[in-house]
Amino acid sequence: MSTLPIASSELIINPDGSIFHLHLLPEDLADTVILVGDPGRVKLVASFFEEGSIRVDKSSREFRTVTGSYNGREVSVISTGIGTDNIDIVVTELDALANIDFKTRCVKPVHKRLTLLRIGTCGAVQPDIPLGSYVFSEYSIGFDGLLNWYAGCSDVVDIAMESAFVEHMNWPERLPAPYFIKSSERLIPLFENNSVMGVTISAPGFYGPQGRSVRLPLTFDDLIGNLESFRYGDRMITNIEMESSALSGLSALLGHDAGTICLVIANRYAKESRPDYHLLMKGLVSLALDILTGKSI
Ligand code: R1P
Ligand code: URA
Repeated sequence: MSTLPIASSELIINPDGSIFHLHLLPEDLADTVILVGDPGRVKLVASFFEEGSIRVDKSSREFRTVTGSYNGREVSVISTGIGTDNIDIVVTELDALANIDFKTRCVKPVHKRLTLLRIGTCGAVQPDIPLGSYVFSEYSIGFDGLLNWYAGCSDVVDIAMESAFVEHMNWPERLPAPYFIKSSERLIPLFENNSVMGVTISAPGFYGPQGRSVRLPLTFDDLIGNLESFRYGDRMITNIEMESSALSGLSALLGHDAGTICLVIANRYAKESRPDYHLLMKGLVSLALDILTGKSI
């Protein structure tokens, strides 16, 4: 790791000392961070925080951050907006807040490991995963290509699973290479008894890249059918969302513990959806906060 200062063009710090997009100061961030796509979900998570414990509430673009306490532990919740391009910004800036000295612009000598849990919504691709289920992404498959931009990505991805998938899908050359990445080994056991342990696609779009044809025909005639039928040992693809691959991938490269748990609001195989999911989300947030602030972590 370099000990040279990082140039102001490469790590932009605002005049008030905050990081460029998130507008947070290093001291604003807890070591345990919940990431949600929807800025409105930040309010829901923060509604669980202990009365009077909120010490940060800041917004910039789609990134809203609240830091408070739950079960006596500090937690930050941040909205990422939609997509892995935003995860590139959020995870890089969270890591900088934790591991760069903003005065010297140098990497701190002692690494701080963050716990990053995404709480999202997703569509299921297997017929037996009902609406309202919780799916924890043991593995994520990035259709987005983001991780391939970082050196060392082939050290953290599962190349054998990736090759089997590329062959099964007859993966077109014009699409970015899909990458398989595992969630943190520390987080997986915490969610094993309360959710479906799954393999999650992160797609770079909600429509075409998830096999939804509204008016345009698609590259894959039957993306969902092809995903549903993929098997790798006893693993199968369970669900689709839009951020978990980059979250787990960048966190593995940067030395953080990350994972994603999603509420199923559509079943793509059964062709059902649940747009009124907000009450169900409350249950998932409560479970995740209990787990993250429990004694086991
Ligand atoms: C698409 O509707 C959005 O919902 C899912 C997808 O990953 C994407 O961000 O997650 P969130 O509910 O966390 O936004
Ligand atoms: N979020 C997604 O990205 N896809 C779905 O089908 C539902 C929620």
